[in-house]
Amino acid sequence: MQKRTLITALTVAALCSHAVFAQDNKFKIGLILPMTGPFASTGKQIEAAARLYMAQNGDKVAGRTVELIVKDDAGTPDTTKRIAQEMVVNDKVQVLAGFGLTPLALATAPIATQSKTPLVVMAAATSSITEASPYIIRTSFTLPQAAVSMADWASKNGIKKAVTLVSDYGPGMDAEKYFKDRLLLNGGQVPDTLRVPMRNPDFAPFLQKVRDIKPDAVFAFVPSGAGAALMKQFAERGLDKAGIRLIGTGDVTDDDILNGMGDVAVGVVTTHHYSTAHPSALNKKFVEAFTKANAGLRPNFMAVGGYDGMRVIYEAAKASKGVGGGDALLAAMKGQIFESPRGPMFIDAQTRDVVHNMYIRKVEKQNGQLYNIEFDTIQDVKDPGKAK
Ligand code: VNL
Repeated sequence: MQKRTLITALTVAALCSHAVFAQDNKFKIGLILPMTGPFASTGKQIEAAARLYMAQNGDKVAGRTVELIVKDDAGTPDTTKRIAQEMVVNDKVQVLAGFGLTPLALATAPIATQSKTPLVVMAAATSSITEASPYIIRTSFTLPQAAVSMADWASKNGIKKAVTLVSDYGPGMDAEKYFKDRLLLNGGQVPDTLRVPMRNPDFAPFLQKVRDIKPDAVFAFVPSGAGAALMKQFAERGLDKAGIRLIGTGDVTDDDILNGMGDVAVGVVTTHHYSTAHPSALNKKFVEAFTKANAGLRPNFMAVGGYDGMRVIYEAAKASKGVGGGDALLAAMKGQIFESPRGPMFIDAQTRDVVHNMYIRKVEKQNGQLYNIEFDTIQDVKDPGKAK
């Protein structure tokens, strides 16, 4: 009886390992994105970019077929976490990716740690995210990178007094703190720091407050998709006429919606890691292919985070040759250095965070279309949030 039980157990084990082996022939990427709700444009951009990367680079890595499993979390942290758990346990994905918003990445970090599954953050940008799990790698950007660069530009360009206006959650807190600290360090003043609700924001009362204070500029951060409403209310409240400049991170003049903002956006200066108009041969090819594959849609900074994230995953799978599991994959993601459509980019092995150029850009009309035109570059910017 004892012996039979043992044999049965061994048979079951053999069958299981066979099943695992069969599954292992696929390399599965679990892509979790907001495909519905107020941040659906982020999901749409990243999914389109991931599919473009696969169309251009094939679906075979290290002798395995890549399978992209895309699921909608509607921007709700509990849902992101549940989907990630199901993907790890049931689908046996090798990598988790996506993460359209900071709370979604933070909620899922423990799943990555417990299951030793690399988690590639393609969108969310609060500095501390990479510290939430040693399995997190980021290919988007960080708000401190953009905010410090903006404060330095402002100080050199006659902006002494600025009010901050940010979305009231992780990335907004980072934008506010790093802009303010740097402007003060440069000898400037920040008479007020305003925080607007993340969901369904009404900017009007906050902009009225800015008008009353009459600073040289208002420095803004809102997540991708929300910039048009801010721009509209900025003009309606007559802040431009009152001589108050609008500056911000590139999230505000998001390429996805910039064209619809109209002439009020012309002249707005922002700092960011990616512009559709980035003048490199690689980016021209990327924009052309993306636009063609997506009925004229412009790729924005979310798309580039998704595209580069796929690059990091593919190259890690190739380098680790499909052996060694999550730890080997993670090790092969660290230290990758390559040319992205954004420009040169590097995954710092120590912090697992992205190091790249910050560009100072101004909205200009070219051939009847609005673009963020880069006119200055700060090279190889590490996340200032990591220097604590
Ligand atoms: C975040 C940061 C989201 C920047 C964004 O758009 C963005 C985030 C959805 O970390 O939540 O533009």
